Amino acid sequence: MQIETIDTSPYDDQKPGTSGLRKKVTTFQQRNYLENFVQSIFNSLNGIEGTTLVLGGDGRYFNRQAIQTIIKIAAANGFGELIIGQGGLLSTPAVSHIIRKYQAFGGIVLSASHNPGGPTEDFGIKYNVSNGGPAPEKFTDALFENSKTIGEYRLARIDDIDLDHIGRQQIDGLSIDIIDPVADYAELMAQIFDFDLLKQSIGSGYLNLCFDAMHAITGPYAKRILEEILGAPAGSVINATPLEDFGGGHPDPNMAHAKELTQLMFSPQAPTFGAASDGDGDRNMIMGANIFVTPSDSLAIMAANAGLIPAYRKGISGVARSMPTSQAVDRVAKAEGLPCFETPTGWKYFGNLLDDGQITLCGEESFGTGSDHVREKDGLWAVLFWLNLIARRRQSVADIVHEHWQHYGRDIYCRHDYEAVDAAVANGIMEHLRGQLNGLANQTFGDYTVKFADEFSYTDPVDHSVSHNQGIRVGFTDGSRIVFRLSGTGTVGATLRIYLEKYEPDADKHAQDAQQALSALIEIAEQLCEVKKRSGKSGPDVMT
Ligand code: VG1
Ligand code: CO
Repeated sequence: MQIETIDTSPYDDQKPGTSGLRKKVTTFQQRNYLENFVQSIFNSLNGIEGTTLVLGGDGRYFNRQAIQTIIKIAAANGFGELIIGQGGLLSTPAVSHIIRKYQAFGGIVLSASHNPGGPTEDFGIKYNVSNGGPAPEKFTDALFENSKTIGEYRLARIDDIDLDHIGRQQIDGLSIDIIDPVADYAELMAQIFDFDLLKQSIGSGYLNLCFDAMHAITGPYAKRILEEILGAPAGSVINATPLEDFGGGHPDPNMAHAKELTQLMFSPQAPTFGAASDGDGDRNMIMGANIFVTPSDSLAIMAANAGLIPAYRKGISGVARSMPTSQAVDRVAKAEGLPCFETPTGWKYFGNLLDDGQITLCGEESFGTGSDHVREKDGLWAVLFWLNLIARRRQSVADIVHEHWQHYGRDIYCRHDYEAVDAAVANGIMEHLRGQLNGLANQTFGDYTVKFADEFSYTDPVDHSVSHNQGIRVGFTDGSRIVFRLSGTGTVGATLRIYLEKYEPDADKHAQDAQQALSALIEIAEQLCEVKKRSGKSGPDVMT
């Protein structure tokens, strides 16, 4: 294999965010931009000679081209084996599983997740380590440092690889394996859930469903598992063909973006169960006939019912949630005597707790739930969990949720996003909030009295690494909270996220509309952060 060393100059903006490097496709198309970043990943690793790398993406525009480049750089950097999903496709949870199953050194996921795709939209790249999870902060920091000083990269002079035919080929010392992207993942799901019960419940017509793949990666996974293996009628999976531009939409599973599904679920034709997933397959939205389950509630309900699922029958060791996620799961943990951890936003912070066996289930308010079966959040896993739960309890989604609230109380929750805010304005808002932190405790706003106000820092209980500046929290004496943070996944300006939650123990008040129930907190949030005043926006761009 002929290997060339090519001179390059560094870019100064290759700092990975909450989940890898995300930029416009046009940014990635700049001379050596992708090459620099990939070589910087490899420069930050030790001992890759002869090891295995997993490679795949969500199929968005630039996926195929980027994979060919990465293959050549990986070959030149000494990997012994590349495992690549057919067509260059692999969902994020599937990459995580394949890294673990084949004991790979790591993996590269090409995705900008829920961000739109296409020639003028977003692309992304993320490195996962040998436990299958996103690289920890100390790795992404080192990678960023390397990217600022890189002077050359290595490239193997080999032809483009045929990505479309399953099979193994050998190029000198390098073996390239094109695999079925779904098979290993489907096999894992069959080990976790009661597939016989699901086949029965679906086959008998007790359980009918609609899954919206949003023209993204879960199309082939959902078709195989839900329709072919579990027997859901053809057409149960909608928007099932992955498209390079996701059909022009945001592949983001919430009621704002999964419109077709949402309309169906709130119509007289609604099936028992509805769900959607995002661009790279790690997020999920859970719905039932006439009900939307907030991701925070979904996590709490999973924790409370884990014993009904074969893989968790023997019990779970603990739970974790990201800081802005509602405290619903904390109540379950308390009742069950389970450890409960509060981590910063981003799946990488769950990795150590999962590896160490301190938690089994974890989740984020941003439509992410998962368990120790992989080291990423997992959209279809969450869907199968709920289907298994419905089949076991033989109750509707609404009944399961309402019973849960009756037992534990309801954590009324919503998130308001102000998108594409000028970066200076957004930083000004955060500074303004920081400036108020010291004086907030004991202040009263209408019915609410501030109990604490701080900027969240996290010390990892396993490796004791500390992560600072992870969002501003304002807690009230009745347990309500407002959290402010800036997104780390956007590509245009800044996105301010405001997370609002209020605990309602009284079952007679559980049917309230969340926006209404939270209206006083929404006002207080504006009073504190002045986002409308400072950005000139009249309200949030997205509410979830
Ligand atoms: C968002 C979510 C966060 C999630 C991250 C990656 O990050 O809030 O909870 O882990 O996206 O999800 P941020 O920094 O924009 O708030 V995904 O599906 O993009 O891999
Ligand atoms: Co995602």
